Amino acid sequence: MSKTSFSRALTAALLGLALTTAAKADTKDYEFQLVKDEAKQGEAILDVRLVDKRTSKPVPNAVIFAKRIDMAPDSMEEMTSKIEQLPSPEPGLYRFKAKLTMAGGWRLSLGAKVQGESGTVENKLVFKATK
Ligand SMILES: [Cu+2]
Repeated sequence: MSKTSFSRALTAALLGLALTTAAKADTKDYEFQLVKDEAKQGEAILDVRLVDKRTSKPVPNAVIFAKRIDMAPDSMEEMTSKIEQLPSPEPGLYRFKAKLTMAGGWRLSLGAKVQGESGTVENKLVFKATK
């Protein structure tokens, strides 16, 4: 590759990156919100609302492709636990079952695709497990 074609390729790559970032911006209009920021230690049900911040309306039928739960808020990022998605109890509300093995601060990380949007919604939500 000549120097010119290399710099052209680099420019194209950077431009592509900028476009990807710009395309992601519209998914910033969506946000996951925990219904409760506390849960009992043990087997817990976590309800999360997905809202369109422009209208405050719930967003149904999002596809959650990534979910992770860990104790990052208590400096235990490596302490993860089991989490599974359950059927939605109502449109725009997403329900999970998680094993909260320890009392303290937990972080729920979610990645989702919203119908009709090209980017992904990624949020990290913090809550507390109580004894
Ligand atoms: Cu822990």
